[in-house]
Formats: sequence, structure tokens, C-alpha cells
Amino acid sequence: MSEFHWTGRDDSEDGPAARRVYHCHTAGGRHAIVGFESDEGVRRNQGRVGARDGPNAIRGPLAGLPIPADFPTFTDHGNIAVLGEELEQGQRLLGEAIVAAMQTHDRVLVLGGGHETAFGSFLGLRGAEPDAQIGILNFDAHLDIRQIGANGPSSGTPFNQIRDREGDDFDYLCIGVAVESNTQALFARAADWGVRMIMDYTLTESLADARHEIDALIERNDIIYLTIDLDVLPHYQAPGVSCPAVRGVPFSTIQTLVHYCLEGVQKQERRLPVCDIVELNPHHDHQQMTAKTAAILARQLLAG
Ligand SMILES: [Mn+2]
Repeated sequence: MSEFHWTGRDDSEDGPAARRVYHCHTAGGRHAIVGFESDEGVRRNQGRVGARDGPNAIRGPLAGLPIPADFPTFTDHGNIAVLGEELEQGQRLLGEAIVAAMQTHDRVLVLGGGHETAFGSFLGLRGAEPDAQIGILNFDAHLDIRQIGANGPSSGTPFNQIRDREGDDFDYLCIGVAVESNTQALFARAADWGVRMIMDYTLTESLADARHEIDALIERNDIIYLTIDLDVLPHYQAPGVSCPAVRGVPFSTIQTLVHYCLEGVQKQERRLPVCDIVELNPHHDHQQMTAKTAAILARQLLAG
């Protein structure tokens, strides 16, 4: 585990209102961060590896972001690393770390790793909440419900694996789906499983359908598990991912909908105890733009 030191620019000459995220890092914080150093899901999915360096690449720009006075405290529990090809073992360990963190923190923010991170996040959430109705909100160009092939579970299979565990309780909303990034086999499976979907191109016209689906997902469930795949963003806003999006959904739209979800969870008195940001590949990033984008989303998830 590579340790990260929470530090950043010091503007103390501007007084106590010149605080940044790193000032809120403390033991016994309200929220928690856990990193998942994993390339194995993307490798098995035949993608560009590098996501194992994602967690610390997000922490860097996150630490220095300015914050409002009421920004919550948080505790960094470091990274869980997938050793060699031991993805399943890593996902179990991530799940255990989340269960432990949920005992003392309101929200656990997981920094991936490829989207195989989601299976570990869900194992943890379900482990800590065996009886709750859980609704999954995924911002992603891909449905990630592929069947497990010869390579085993990967970054393309997490929601298939979750469905396998959950059966008819599986409640999955995917926002930002690109028609060219999913085979017809996946669309047929999604229809079969009652997966709710918002296509990426519809979001340039109106957010009404997305808001409606988010409201309904929150209403049907006790808990929302929010997972953000950075490849939902256009390639010029998120070049540092395994699979950059040609069209994508603009960052401001994703932020608006994430905000809408956090607000809806509060309004409907539900909970959002686990969320993750996945697929940052710093080796393909330009000027840290994807890492900075991920950091702004992380700040949003810690603030809410
Ligand atoms: Mn994905």
C-alpha cells in the first residue's frame, strides 16, 4: 500500500476561510475514503491498464481543492491492492474494508480501480446492510452486464455479478449509455432484467427523464449505491480512462445529476452510504485533467 500525505497549498495568510480539502482529513472523520488499486479487471476486459494508480492520482488534486466552512471531516483508510491476478481476493478485501468503515462513517467513498471496483463496493454495502433495498445508480457509457467469459469476472461484468447475487431485488439505473458502446446482446439482457437506462444523447435535449428515473429509483429503495465511471464523460474532458468516449455526457451535466441524486436522497430521507469513482487511468491523462475532474466529483460526494 502506497501511503498518501494529505497536504496542499497553504493560504493561512488569508485567514480561517482559506481552507482546503486536506484540512478536513482527520482520524474519526464523518466520511471515509478507501482506494482500490486494481488493473486486473481492465486487463481481463482487454482494456488499457493503469487504473491501479487511480486512487492516489485522484487524492492529489482533491487535497488542494478549496472548501466551504461546513465541509465534513473525513478519514483516509488507504488503498486495498489487488496482488497479481487475485482480483476476487481483492474484491473481498475491499468489501471487508467497506463493512468496517461503515461502522463509524456516514459515507465511504471508494476510489478505483477499473469498474471491477463496483463488485467489491457492493459486497461491502450488502455485507453491512443485509436486509436493505438497494438501488444502483451508475453513470456510465457501458452497461457492464456482460456474461463472465473465459477470463473470469472483469471491469465489464460487475452488474451481472451483482444481479446474480441479488436475483429479483436487482434494481439498476444506468445513465449515459452509448448505443455504440454496448452490443445488442447487452441491450436484450438489460431489457430482460428490467434495467432502467438513459441514453447519452438524450441528455443534451433534456434532463427531465433522468431526473424522473433518479426520483423513482430513490423512492423504490432504502439505500442508493452511486457509482461513477469516468468514461461517461467526453474524451476531451476525460482522456485518462481505459476507453475514452467519442460523444459522452458533459461534465456539468453529470455534476448536475449527481447533485440531484444527493439532494433527492436527503429529501426522501434515504441513505447513500457507499459510492465510488472508477476507471481513472493516469497513464493516459492529459495535464491531469481527468484526475482533476474525478477530484471535483470526489469533493462533491464528500460534501453531500
Ligand atoms: Mn463501467
